[in-house]
Amino acid sequence: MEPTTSRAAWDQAYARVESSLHAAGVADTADLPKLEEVRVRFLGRKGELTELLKSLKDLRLDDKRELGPKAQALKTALEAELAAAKDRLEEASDAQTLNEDAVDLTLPSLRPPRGRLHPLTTTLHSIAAVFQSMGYSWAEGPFIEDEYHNFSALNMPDDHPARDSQDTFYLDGVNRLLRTHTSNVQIRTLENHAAKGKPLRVVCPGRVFRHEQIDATHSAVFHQVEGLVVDRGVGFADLKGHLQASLERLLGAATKTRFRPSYFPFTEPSTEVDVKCFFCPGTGCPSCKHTGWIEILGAGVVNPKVLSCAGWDPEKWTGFAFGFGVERVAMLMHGVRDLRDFYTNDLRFLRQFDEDFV
Ligand code: 2NL
Repeated sequence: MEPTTSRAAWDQAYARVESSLHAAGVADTADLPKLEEVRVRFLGRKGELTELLKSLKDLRLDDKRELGPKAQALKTALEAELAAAKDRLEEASDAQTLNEDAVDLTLPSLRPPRGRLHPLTTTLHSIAAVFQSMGYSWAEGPFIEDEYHNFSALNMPDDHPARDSQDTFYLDGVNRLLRTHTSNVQIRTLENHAAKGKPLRVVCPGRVFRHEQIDATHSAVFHQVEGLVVDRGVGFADLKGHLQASLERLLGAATKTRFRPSYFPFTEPSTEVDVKCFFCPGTGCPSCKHTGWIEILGAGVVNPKVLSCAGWDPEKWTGFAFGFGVERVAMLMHGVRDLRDFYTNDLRFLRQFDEDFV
């Protein structure tokens, strides 16, 4: 077969490939995709060097013998260069990955977000804890109650205004209601312990329900901590002593108190207890309604009718009782002006209480 390519043309083609290889600068290629482009450009099916090798077949036999190895050497050299560059780039990319994905095990860990008790819960616990430290035990009872344990046993007559459905949530049918105070628990505790003939000290913390118009100081669902002591010969002086001591523990040793006469059907005598306003120096401010005093709880000597109703002989036993409104104490202790802030679960509000959580 006649040669179709002249030696001179082939030499020129070889020189072109060699110089474009030189220009491509395989050894300095910046990344693996570019290196692959270079490989395809020269060694791909239609690559420049591939074409040069293919064109050998069109040379004369003696030229083929001479130039074949020369072209092959160029290919071998390029392949070696590509392999070296590939090794170098892969090593660099591995090093970069190791560097970027490195985990520094000596760094302090990220603190997972942590919940905390609600400020009403901590307030309820604080009140109850003071009395628990004074020998009171903790008792809980049903939210759904009958009229007897919520009203009648507390000397609240059938026509008492608190029984009105304007004030109390009644459930379907008859004789079921949502308890309006935690006194139902004290009545049930009295009933259960009547036969034992032993003194009683108990706190009854919990949720209570009233059919209220909701505003900044009223909620239909709120919390109480009630307390009850029954013993031989305890009276109003003991009540004053327990309350003075507990308020000093709760609000500070300097707490000044004032016992005003009041009325509850279940206690006689009854009192409402005020503490000296801790927002102003006694001169009057909005928190104490300009009186210098803040009402903190209601209390009294247990009405003998309540004791006998629950199976205790009022000739032998006397008692005193008291009731805190938890929301009211929490608002005073934390300077909260709107009760509804406790229930809307706005984290900006709740996070204010984070630092007093230990
Ligand atoms: C208030 C007033 C009070 C009681 C609760 C009580 C319970 C029994 C017998 C007698 Cl079983 N009394 N509880 C007594 C006086 C006051 O609470 O204003 N609480 C927020």
